[in-house]
Amino acid sequence: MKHVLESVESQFEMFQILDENGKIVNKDAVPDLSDDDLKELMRRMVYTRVLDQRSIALNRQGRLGFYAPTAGQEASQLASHYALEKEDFLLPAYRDVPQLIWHGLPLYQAFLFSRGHFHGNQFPEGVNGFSPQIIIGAQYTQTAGVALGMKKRGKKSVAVTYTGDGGTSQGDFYEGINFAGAYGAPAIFFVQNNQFAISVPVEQQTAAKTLVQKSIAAGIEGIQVDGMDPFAVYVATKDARERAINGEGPTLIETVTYRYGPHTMAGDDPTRYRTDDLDNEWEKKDPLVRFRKYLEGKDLWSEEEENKVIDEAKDEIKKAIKKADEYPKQKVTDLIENMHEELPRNLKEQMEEYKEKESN
Ligand SMILES: Cc1ncc(C[n+]2csc(CCOP(=O)(O)OP(=O)(O)O)c2C)c(N)n1
Ligand SMILES: [Mg+2]
Repeated sequence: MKHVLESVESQFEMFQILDENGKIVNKDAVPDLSDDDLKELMRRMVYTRVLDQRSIALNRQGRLGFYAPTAGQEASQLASHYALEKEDFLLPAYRDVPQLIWHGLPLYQAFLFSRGHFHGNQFPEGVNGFSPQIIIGAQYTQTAGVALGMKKRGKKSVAVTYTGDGGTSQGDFYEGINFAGAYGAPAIFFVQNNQFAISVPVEQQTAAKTLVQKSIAAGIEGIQVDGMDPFAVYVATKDARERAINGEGPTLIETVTYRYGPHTMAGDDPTRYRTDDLDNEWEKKDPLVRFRKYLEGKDLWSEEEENKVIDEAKDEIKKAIKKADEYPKQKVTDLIENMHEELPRNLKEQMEEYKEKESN
């Protein structure tokens, strides 16, 4: 028996195109991206790193609510999103706000989401996605459903979801990939393996050597990619999208990555469950560093260019937080109103009560 498992596990080799020194190690797989595309992808990663730093600071000042840090995961998040189209539907987890922003969610609304304000969940027309899912794994079953809906309507688009390494232990994870596989639904399932589920290391999460091998039981395609390599993530996503819209079914993509910060800003202390050595090892793999080196080698990036992006990001964040501050405060009646199309009797009573209180 054992040799069957070993032979399956050994077949999942991590896909890499750009190594940590910014050198191409897989020449045939380099994506056909224009210079402008390369610069835009770098810009988005730098911008998002700044957004992360500013969000952490704003949270500490009490100006943001829930926040899950993203630094380290930029290639996994943004190079995957770069391979998608506007009509694709995103079903993110709580750490995946950047993908929503680059899909069109205005920054001030992302800040309102962090504050628990309902307007943070009112996506503008044409921004195809759901609010970040807090229930681990739930977005996987929803994605299977959204993808099946697209297939039934004959749409040439995909449903794309993200969960973490810990998410693969949930029942919803298996149900989602199995259902999508059975119906040949055009879905892309990302597992961002950042090595920890809060404080639990991935080695304790599962006996499986890789997370991507879980695709086999569902009978769907799977690939493990270097999640710190923007090229590998982009190519794997583009490929999965192509196959999905050609009727070849869903794909599970494991991006091997790392979060530099704490799990969330709610108070976990990574020094209690991670060593400095491990942090240092992963910081050497940084997606921004390797992509910067690669682009500088092609004369496409400079310190000046990067500083421009940083200033631009800071300026836009400042304006967006001001806009979020100026947005009307959430009232209890807003909450009640947003819950139901038709109010049940008990809530009608409460509505009247709160309308009166709020008018005083
Ligand atoms: C169903 C469910 N169980 C438990 C939790 C509490 N919880 C929040 S985050 C988390 C860890 C998730 O880790 P992982 O899937 O690796 O994602 P990451 O935070 O690393 O991106 C847990 C257990 C939850 N939100 N939902
Ligand atoms: Mg994790």
